[in-house]
Amino acid sequence: MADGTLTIGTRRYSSWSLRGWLAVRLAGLDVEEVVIPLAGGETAAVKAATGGATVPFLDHRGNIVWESLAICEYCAEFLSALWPADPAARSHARAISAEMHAGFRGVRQAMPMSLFRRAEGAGRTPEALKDIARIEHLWRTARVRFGAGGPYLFGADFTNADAMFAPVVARFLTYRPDLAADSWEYCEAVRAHKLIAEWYDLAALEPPDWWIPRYEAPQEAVPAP
Ligand SMILES: N[C@@H](CCC(=O)N[C@@H](CS)C(=O)NCC(=O)O)C(=O)O
Repeated sequence: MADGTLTIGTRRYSSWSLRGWLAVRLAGLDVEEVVIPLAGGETAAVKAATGGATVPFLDHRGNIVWESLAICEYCAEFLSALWPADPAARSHARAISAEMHAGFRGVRQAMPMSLFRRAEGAGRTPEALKDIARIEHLWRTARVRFGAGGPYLFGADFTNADAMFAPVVARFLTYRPDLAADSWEYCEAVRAHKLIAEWYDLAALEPPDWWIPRYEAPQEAVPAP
């Protein structure tokens, strides 16, 4: 019998679920996955399953954890390598993860995660472009200072920081904003990770009646303002 459940939302759209799911899978927690089709706003089934909270929602051995960043922290109790070992790198990883958790509303609003949408060049609002510049700066700084040993933000290990930014990578792969070569290299490395590949594969199997038309509608490219 599993040690509990991880409740998540529709994989093709639920960016927060992807973060929590990655941490749980990387830590190897033995939980049953429950996927709730999202309604694209308030989802009654989410509220019912989480007691009024949101997904991802973890119940592990009776420990109830919600909020993706708290789930990442919980998972690091079981796999300390989810944060870098070096204190300077670890505090940096926590800082950029917290910034991701708290912000980047411009990207989140203009470029909602939709894994298979045709939307190359869309969503280039001034707010999104400002966020993208900041995200590229965060990625570059982490990679230059701490990432020499591998393709991820802090080197060879895919850490909680990579999990927190994975949905941003998914957005960039859908909306294809203008990014520097090193940012695209990082995006490709994340996309090639076996858990990200698994997430996309499972998302592709979700039934069409789970699709939300406004997140699937193809979007035209817009010139950068
Ligand atoms: N800050 C939360 C955000 C979670 C969130 O907003 N999740 C969305 C789905 S991606 C949700 O549950 N929305 C409410 C609903 O669909 O009822 C976290 O980090 O986990």
